[in-house]
Order: sequence, then C-alpha cells, then structure tokens
Amino acid sequence: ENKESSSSRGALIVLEGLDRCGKTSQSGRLYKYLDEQGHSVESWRFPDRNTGVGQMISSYLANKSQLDDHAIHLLFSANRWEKRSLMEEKLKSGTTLIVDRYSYSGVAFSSAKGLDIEWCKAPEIGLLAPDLVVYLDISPEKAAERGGYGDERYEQLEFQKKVAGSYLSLRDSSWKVIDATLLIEDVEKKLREVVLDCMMTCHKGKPMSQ
Ligand code: DGP
Ligand code: NA
Ligand code: NA
Repeated sequence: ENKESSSSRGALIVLEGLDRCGKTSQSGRLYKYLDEQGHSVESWRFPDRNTGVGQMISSYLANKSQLDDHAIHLLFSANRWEKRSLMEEKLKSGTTLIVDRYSYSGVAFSSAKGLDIEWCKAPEIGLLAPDLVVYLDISPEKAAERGGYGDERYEQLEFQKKVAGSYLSLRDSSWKVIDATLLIEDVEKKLREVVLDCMMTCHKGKPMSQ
C-alpha cells in the first residue's frame, strides 16, 4: 500500500437544484449520516449569509435592496471566493464538505435573467472544482406546489422555469441526477450511494482539481 495515497483528502460534494427541490433537507440528512459513520464532514451552503458580502446578498434576496444584475452576480461569486482558502484547508486536512449550492447556481440563476453565460462563468474560474455534483431533479411546477414559495426574489414559477432550462444546458455526464420527487428516504438513499462512491475515489488519492 502506498502511504501517500492512503493519506486522504476530503471530497467536495455539491448539491444543486431549483428552489424547493429538497436540497437543504437532504444535505442535513447526508451530513448526519456521514458524521454518525465517523467521517470528518461539514455541511456548507452558498450564499453564506454570515459574511459582509453575504448580508448584502441576503438583503437583495429579501427585496430590501436593489442591485444591477451584474453587480449581484459578482457578489455571489465573491461570497464563494471569500470561502475558498478555508474550503481548501478543510479538504486538505481530510474533511469532506457537503455544499448546498455552488458556482452552478451562480451561472444558472444569472443566465436565467438573460446575462451572457460565458460572462457568468468567468468569475467562477479558479474556485475549487467539485468532486461530485448532484442535481436534485424536480419540475418547476412540482417544486412550486411544495408548500408554496417564500418571499424571496427568485421564488417565482416563471423565473424557476428559466433556471431549470439553464441548469439543463449546464449539466454534463459527470453530474449525478436524482429524482427529487421520490420519497424523502429514497432520495436520501440514492444520495448516500453516489456520495460514498465519490468519497472512496477521493480516498484513493485522486488529486484535488482547480
Ligand atoms: P438558498 O439560500 O439556497 O435558498 O439560495 C437563495 C437564492 O439565491 C435561491 O433562489 C438561489 C439563489 N442563488 C444561489 N446562489 C446564487 C448565485 O450564485 N447567483 C444568483 N444569481 N443566485 C443564486
Ligand atoms: Na430558496
Ligand atoms: Na450560491
């Protein structure tokens, strides 16, 4: 056995999907499971509303402030950049991160407003690349039925339809797509399977990608 490859890093696991796809409950359940199994794991989310930038984003989402579409796009991206070094540190020290939304949300939501997709992708270049992207798949109509949306800016059916279209064009064959309309326990089970599989690969010494 090669010592080097057994000194393992953590996996960067990203969950994506429309608002009300169940991402947040699933990341909580996944975190609890992995933690109980004795893995070093943390649950993260973007936007991280606790930072200064995050508070500006939060106020924008609550319709308490107005910002140019490009300006808010760059703030969401900055919010990921300000966590980048900590993220890298955690992964290198062997902690797996379950991240609720990442760069794909940035590109999907802003390009759904009509911003140029390449322009949207540019500020994300250089952030850490996920080891796994899981898309919790639900139609915008079904998502809207789930106890209704809150008051936040993007929680509107017509807009979510555009976001769904953007996600579809961003998806590639490496994404694991899980039917988010299954029973919560079944989604959880499928999620565990793809995540454990990914963690095995990382533990075999797959290098961290940029
Ligand atoms: P959440 O806290 O996951 O409910 O996210 C808040 C809202 O912000 C949600 O509608 C998704 C959207 N969002 C998340 N990340 C980004 C981003 O990077 N850019 C844009 N434009 N919207 C985002
Ligand atoms: Na939301
Ligand atoms: Na985000």
